[in-house]
Amino acid sequence: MKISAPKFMTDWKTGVVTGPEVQGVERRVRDLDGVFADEGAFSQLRPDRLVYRTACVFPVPEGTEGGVFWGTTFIEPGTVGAEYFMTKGHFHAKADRMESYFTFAGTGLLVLMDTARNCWAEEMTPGSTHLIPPYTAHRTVNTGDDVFSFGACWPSDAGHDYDSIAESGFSARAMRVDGSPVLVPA
Ligand code: PAN
Ligand code: ZN
Repeated sequence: MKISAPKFMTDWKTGVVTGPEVQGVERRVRDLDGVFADEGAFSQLRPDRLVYRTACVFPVPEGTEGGVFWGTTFIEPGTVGAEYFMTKGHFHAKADRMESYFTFAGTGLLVLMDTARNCWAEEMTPGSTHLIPPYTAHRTVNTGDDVFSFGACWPSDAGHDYDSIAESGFSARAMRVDGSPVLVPA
């Protein structure tokens, strides 16, 4: 029987994923209007400045029941006023679908919010492993001075509901206070 080389490789130090058809999105300042609290500070940033990007493997079409997706998110270091660079965040469109996150490099926070808008956060450091519960919005925040990267594995039928977050946001924000991250009520 044939033994073949792996199709994809994940560099466990950096999170870089290589292989056929690795695809991702880039989120620059111009894509994140309304996400950060300090609009004045936001308007001072270069619109094309990179905030985060992903490198993902989608082995089955989006929406397929029973499949999984795999990918890394890289968040640049930076702040908008006192608020750390972060992802848009979302509930899953099929809100009961869970997800796992695991940190490769840098330091950050996983900010979670349930459907009653209770918000909490877990520290993310290399090796930290996180299981996002069902019905829980999730957003990641780079609280360090270097690129923060983490992997994710999620069901291919989960989908993304960005609209609820665009409309109502999270009930707390990760801010730098005296040099350290604090979760502040929004
Ligand atoms: C992740 C996220 C990724 C980017 O793969 O999609 O970190 O964050 P936003 O999607 O909120 O912009 C995931 O949670 N997938 O379900
Ligand atoms: Zn998700």
